[in-house]
Amino acid sequence: MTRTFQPADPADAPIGAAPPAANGGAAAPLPTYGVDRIAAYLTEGYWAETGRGPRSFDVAPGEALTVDLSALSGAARAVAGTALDAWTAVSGIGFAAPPTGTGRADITFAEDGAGAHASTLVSEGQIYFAAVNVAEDWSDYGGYYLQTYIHEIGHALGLGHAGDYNATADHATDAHYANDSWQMSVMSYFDQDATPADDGTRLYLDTPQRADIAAIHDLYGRPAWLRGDDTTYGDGDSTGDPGMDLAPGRARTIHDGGGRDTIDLSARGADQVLDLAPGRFSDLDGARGNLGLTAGTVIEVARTGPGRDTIHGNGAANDLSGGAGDDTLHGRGGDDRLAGGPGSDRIDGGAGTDRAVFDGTVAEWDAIWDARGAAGALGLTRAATGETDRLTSVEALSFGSQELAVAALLSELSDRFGPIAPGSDAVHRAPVAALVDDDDPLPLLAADMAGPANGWAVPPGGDDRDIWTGTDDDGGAGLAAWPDPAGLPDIA
Ligand SMILES: [Ca+2]
Ligand SMILES: [Ca+2]
Ligand SMILES: [Zn+2]
Repeated sequence: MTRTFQPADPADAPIGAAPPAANGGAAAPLPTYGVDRIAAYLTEGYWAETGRGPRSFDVAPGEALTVDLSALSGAARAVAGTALDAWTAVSGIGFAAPPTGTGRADITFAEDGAGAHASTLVSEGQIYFAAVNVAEDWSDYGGYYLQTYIHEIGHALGLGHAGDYNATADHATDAHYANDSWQMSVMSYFDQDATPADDGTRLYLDTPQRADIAAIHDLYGRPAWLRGDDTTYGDGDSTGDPGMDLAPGRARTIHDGGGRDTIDLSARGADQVLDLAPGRFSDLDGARGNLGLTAGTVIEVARTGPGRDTIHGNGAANDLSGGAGDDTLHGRGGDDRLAGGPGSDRIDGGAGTDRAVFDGTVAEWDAIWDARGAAGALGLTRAATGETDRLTSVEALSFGSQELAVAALLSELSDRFGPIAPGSDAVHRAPVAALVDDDDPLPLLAADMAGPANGWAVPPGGDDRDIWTGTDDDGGAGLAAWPDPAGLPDIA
């Protein structure tokens, strides 16, 4: 058996300090790679293109590699420890000091060499030892210092670069695919600004990114128990792992194995755009694309603050709260609970049996019934404030402990004001409580949320047009031309 000592990365350049030139060339457009293809490049493609084979340690999630940090200063040791924690959080592989008296650690760290680089001793695909050096003066690079440690540990664990480059690279000439970027991989040489295919704000990374996480799972397995409990991210972070407080000014990716999980941004004033669909990026705290979710991550609960926020749910039963401000909540699939909070909100339940939750009592709210156009639209306005929530694909309304079926409310409105007819210009307003207290009172919603399974599938007038089902994102005609409720006659 022959063993060769192969420098994985002889001279990673300080790309954070000297970003590559912008793409100014006129080359043919590059393809966009999916996460799995980038991951395959990290584990195999890079090594093949540089004449080497794939490699990994003989270790499994739940086990630990030994690390020797004794050559590092205290500050470097802390940053290296944070970077190791970031890898443990997504791989389940621990890192521990070797027992005294034993031989060389699996990964040895140094900072007395120039630059940043990693080497691995590989035989027949197995890594026996790895060495990481991040020069001490890289601490001058601010947030890039941690990102560099995450990158070099990625090499130590068996990952190559995100393209066939080393030491220096230019996206225009060296990238294999348009989205070769820090947004997808900490093993990329290209920051978010250097990458035309992603619109992310240039920010340093606190974690391995989506392709890195897929790659490390390809090499070592993907344990379902990673953050498998009920986890909170953002304010009140329950993990203590690097980046999971979602602090402004950094970028990161969440990987979560299960449980009922929460992203809490309710104490922050920025206008948040939070997309909980697995595999999507969100725009947090005024930056773009600075939160990624892996394909296996399902976040159920999200809360935003006083800004003008947009929260998109996922296929799970989401509980979304916009806080103050004029927010847009989009439940997507699953039986969702959507609380717009103060402000005039857009509430779109999407598929499933969804409940819109209102502040105050039912006596404080009027129903707005917009019969203009072929598609009807329902809204609720709070008489004291004039705040109006526009509802699409919502099946139930909740006021404190009182719940109403939207189908019954629509039926009541239809009885009073007539069915929706194309070309009608009618907009009606009536206190919800008056509808409830009518001679033919609205039934309170049964505990099982009985009602149409999807959309407002109760056609007033009895025809079969799907007039109550709004579109998912931009609303129907009735929503687009919403009236000022203050100008409507109170006819109830
Ligand atoms: Ca979890
Ligand atoms: Ca808000
Ligand atoms: Zn490298």
